[in-house]
Amino acid sequence: MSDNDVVLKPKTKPKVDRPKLYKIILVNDDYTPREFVVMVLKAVFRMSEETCYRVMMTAHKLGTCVVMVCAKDIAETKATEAIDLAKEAGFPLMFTTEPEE
Ligand code: TYC
Repeated sequence: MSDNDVVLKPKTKPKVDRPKLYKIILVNDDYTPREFVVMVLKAVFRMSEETCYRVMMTAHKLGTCVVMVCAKDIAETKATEAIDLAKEAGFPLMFTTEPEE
């Protein structure tokens, strides 16, 4: 490249931004039985018994646990599905969703 060459810098950001990912968070409570939490995690998130137990115990001990990270619509659908299963059974089990940093 000679001294007279012009280097053009792109002025705009690339147009395709990656869609934001969302965390699905399991929230501890004092009333939902541990076995029920594990059953809901297995049914909705299709994880192994061992993983579900570990996630449940993490929320039980620390207050919350991230269950999975995924697209916003999937996060909201799964959280609603899990909350509805708990409501039907009369338990206050709660899941929340929030954007990943
Ligand atoms: N803390 C509940 C109990 O002792 C069990 C539990 C764990 C509930 C995790 C909710 O997200 C939860 N029965």
